[in-house]
Amino acid sequence: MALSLARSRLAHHLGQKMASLVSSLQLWNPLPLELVGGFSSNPINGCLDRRFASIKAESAAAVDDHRCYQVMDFPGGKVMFVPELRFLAESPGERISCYRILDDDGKTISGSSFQEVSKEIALKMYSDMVTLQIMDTIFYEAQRQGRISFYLTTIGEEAINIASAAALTIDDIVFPQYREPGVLLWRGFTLQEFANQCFGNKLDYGKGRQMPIHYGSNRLNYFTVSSPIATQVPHAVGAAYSLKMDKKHACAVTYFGDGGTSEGDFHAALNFAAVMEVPVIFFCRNNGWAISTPTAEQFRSDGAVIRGQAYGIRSIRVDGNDALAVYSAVHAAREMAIRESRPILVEALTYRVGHHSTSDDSTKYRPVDEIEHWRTARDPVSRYRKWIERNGWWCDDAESELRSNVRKELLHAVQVAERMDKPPLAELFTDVYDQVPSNLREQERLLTELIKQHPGDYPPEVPV
Ligand SMILES: Cc1ncc(C[n+]2csc(CCOP(=O)(O)OP(=O)(O)O)c2C)c(N)n1
Ligand SMILES: [Mg+2]
Repeated sequence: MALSLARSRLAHHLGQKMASLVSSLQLWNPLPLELVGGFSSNPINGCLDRRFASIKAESAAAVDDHRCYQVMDFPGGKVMFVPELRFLAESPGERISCYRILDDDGKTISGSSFQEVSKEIALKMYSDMVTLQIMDTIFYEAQRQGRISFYLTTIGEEAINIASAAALTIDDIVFPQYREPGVLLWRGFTLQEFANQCFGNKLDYGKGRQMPIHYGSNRLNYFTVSSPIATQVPHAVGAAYSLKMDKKHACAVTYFGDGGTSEGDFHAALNFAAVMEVPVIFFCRNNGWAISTPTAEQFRSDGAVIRGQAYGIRSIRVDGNDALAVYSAVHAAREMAIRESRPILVEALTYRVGHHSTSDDSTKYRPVDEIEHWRTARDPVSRYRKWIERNGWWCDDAESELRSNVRKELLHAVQVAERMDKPPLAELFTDVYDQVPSNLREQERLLTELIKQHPGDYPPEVPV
């Protein structure tokens, strides 16, 4: 401010001869906003205006002196000055609309624009959605029987899982939350691999050190699930930045819930992605609940989609229970993310039909009618089935055969996984450091001694 005023006086006294000196001073301080008005009465005004080109106040209509500074060039674009004391409203009034192709009856809405899906892809999508449903039923029951310690279902979000995965390629790097095993299924993770992880046997890639459902696969470009909410979101941005630097034709994709958008990581990641212009898709599954917290208590904004714009990110809201809409939205998002090297935010509206996890009973905090409505009237799998049936691609016989085969395969996978040896105890101490440090060696020695003293208190199937 002081520098700006001094500069203004100097220019006034020394006139045009000194204008070049003033110009060079400007380079030191590119934002002397207080000076903008002062220039109007300055004899060297015109000259200064040119030199302050990047931040100058300019006339929209050049009508008179008053109108002269109603538009200002400010980093990021032109800003209009207004004399009214007016605050931005807390909400835009109308809610952001939701992109949808299939109506509740599985018919395509006339006039809808969407990406064509071949019969082969369409049927794999359906088959994987059904597989996901059966996997949920069998693993959920296994947990209830005490055979695995924990499980978390994807019921109601099958279309989000499978259709978004179908619109990506295997080179796109996935950073999941925990309710997207369908993406991994689509990529070719076998039912045996799922079962090995849930049972924590010696073939589990995490060597039994994580709770069930913490899947991950190097082979399939799928980062291991990390339970602390939203930590995966900035990781995806970093990965997208590396894809950009390596000029790869791929993007990073990260999934998170409505609850995840309240974490600082979400905000830091969106801003970083926008500023660095990286090819990343932020996929928000807005399923209405974050355990027992409804979205009405999670945020006051119109969901997650509206926040994209605040960070300068192109965004879309989509019906998460419409597989065709999810497929089209992600397909287009991927194209834009890679071709234009930019982040895209997709918010899919859906509902968590199951309990949060096997540690939860959601009937304690939400009406059973609400759950039933979404489980039946809004089920994404049966809606999509109606569409493939209408195309003449599916029938009851195909349905029973699929369900019976998947069920058999899963029961077999569970039996094999359950019988498989557990990873040896020593693996508990590996893989964090390249060389196991002395303090961990010491802990390993103490643990082994303790087990020898109290063998009955430790699971006999874990090799010591
Ligand atoms: C940083 C952090 N805080 C709290 C939790 C406990 N927690 C686990 S899941 C969850 C709810 C997340 O809800 P949302 O992101 O909407 O995903 P959803 O479960 O609905 O798919 C919470 C609070 C956690 N895992 N990590
Ligand atoms: Mg949620």
